[in-house]
Amino acid sequence: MPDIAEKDSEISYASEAGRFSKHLKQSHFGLFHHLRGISVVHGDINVLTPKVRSYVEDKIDLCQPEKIHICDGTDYENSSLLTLLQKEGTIKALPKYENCWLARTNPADTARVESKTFICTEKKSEAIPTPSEGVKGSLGNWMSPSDMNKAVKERFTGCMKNRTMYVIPFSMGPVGSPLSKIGIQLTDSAYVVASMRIMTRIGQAVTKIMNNETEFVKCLHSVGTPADGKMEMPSWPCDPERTLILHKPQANEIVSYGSGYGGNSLLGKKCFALRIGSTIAKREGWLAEHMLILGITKNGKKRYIAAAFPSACGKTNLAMMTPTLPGYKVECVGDDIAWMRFDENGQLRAINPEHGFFGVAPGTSNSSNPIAMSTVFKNTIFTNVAETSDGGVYWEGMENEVDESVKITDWLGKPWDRKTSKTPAAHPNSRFCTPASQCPIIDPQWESPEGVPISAILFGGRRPVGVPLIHEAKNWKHAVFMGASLRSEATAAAEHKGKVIMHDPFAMRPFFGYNFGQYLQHWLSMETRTSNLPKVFLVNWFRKGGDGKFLWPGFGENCRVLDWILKRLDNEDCALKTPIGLIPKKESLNLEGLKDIDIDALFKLDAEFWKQEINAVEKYFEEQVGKDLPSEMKEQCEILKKEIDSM
Ligand code: GTP
Ligand code: SPV
Ligand code: MN
Repeated sequence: MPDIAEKDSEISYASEAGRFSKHLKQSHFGLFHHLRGISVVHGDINVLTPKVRSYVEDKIDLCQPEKIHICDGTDYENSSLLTLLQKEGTIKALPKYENCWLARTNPADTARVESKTFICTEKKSEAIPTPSEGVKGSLGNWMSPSDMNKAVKERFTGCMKNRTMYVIPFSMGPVGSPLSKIGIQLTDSAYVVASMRIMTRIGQAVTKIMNNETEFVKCLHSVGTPADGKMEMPSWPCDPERTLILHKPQANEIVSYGSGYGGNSLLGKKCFALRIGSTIAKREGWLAEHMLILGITKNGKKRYIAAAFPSACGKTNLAMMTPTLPGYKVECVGDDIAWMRFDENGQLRAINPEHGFFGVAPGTSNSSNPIAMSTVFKNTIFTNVAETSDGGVYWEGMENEVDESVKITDWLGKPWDRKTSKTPAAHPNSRFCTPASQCPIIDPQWESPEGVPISAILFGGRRPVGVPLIHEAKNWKHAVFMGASLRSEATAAAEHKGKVIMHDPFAMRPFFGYNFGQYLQHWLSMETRTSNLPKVFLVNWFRKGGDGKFLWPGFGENCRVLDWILKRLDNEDCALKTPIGLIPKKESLNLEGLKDIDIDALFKLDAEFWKQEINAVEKYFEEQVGKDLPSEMKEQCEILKKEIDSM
């Protein structure tokens, strides 16, 4: 048993009397290498507080693993797990880079499954709004606690037979920050452990600061075994037929079965930081949001901006952008999730609860996101990207980065040819899992325990028609309406098919942990918490022209839009009132050096489109949120309709 861990646990538990100190003493004599009779093959059980230990013991009884491994987060542990994963064929080394790995999943397990994700509360109305008669709700799924217990029992009883149960203590947010929260994930996937080690802070650093008063979110995960026992791809065990991702906010508990991929299995991310997180945030008076956080410096003055875009709509890219305009610097605090609260001075402050990036690979290139490209080629796990004959990776968008003579194997392991293959080389939701600390523009304050001050909030999505490049909210109620009425084209990040425009309020539709109507009320209440609300904007990089091409070059050029936002934060008189909000006055958006921009098309406001848009939003509110809708939202619809009528 490692010396250090033992010393640390003695320090942190010095105040714990009785039962606990007895454990410590006994461990010196080499006892307690077992939990519930199961051997602990790695790690020190004494680092677990009695509460954690009793949670682990409960789940051992349920899952019946062969061995227990308590994660310490060390390099030694990590390299032994990677060796094991290689032996099992789950990952292979990518010798072109330093400590990089490629995982191929079962093709039936490649994205989040929203239809199998549930919030479990006593009353249905706590979890989701009540849709009107005959309408299927689309703001989350509810399950009763008794159905949850039944589903868990069916799936988890004995599910870890012949497998190792890994116990991962992890912190969402800098360890010890007053804004951070702790979780304990139990999983039977070494791939998940290796990924959680990148995405969160795990192991000794976390157990060191825990005592028996420390609250933690309980996260149980198994990749599962199909009911007939047949594992289609032993290197990627999963049970897609019976996959279920369950959340019990009242008990701070997550239970996920059947999938090893992304948000389904890295439980710190969407399950904890957003679904459970939003319920904790509601109780404690703060916000857990699907937002990137970036710092932008212009003429020596630095501001921080948070931005909510739906999955696969550009958060990672904006968070790491390389501004094309001279004199600007963008730095990255986080690319996916923000935990935000007003401090005692009424200043909104945000932390990134994560420790890594789980970013979309396709579309990432030295021209679109050179910062991501200089982040991901060391210490990274790639999943479902294509592989090159020289031991590297390939995906759509890397055409200019890989020599034509190099042979490519697609994400399914089949030979793939640039000219003749009709399917993509990489899965559209293939991803890199990479340490945030490696990002060359990681913000110096990214781990600041008090968080960074937020001056502006952006909403955005993929809107090929009608929605201008940028507009600003008129006031806070309108800002909340903007978030609530967010819509975007479906992407590959979940199971939705085709290019339909979906409602995705606050880019949180798949991630609400409680009734969306109450969530809106919570956002509206921010107005009473401070006199210093951030300004709110809606951006759309994805408007298309008649030729079907994007009207806006996007990526690094988006700094021009951020520049206009900064002017607004400085109260510059550069905005023009329109019925839908404020847009840039002529010439106030810096287009210097850009050629062939159809600025009129980018900002054209079509009365007919906006009438339909507001009608669609109003219908959505009525049908989906019904009596849970705050009256302010209905009022915003009325105001907008009137203004649009006068267009
Ligand atoms: P999640 O990790 O799923 O939450 O996604 P995300 O919001 O971080 O999206 P990401 O930045 O990974 O971008 C997803 C896709 O959108 C990639 O293929 C990008 O190349 C593309 N994209 C991002 N920004 C822009 C932009 O400004 N313009 C255009 N045209 N495409 C963009
Ligand atoms: C998203 O879908 O918004 C993601 C990817 O960030 S996942 O971790 O799979 O949720
Ligand atoms: Mn995301």
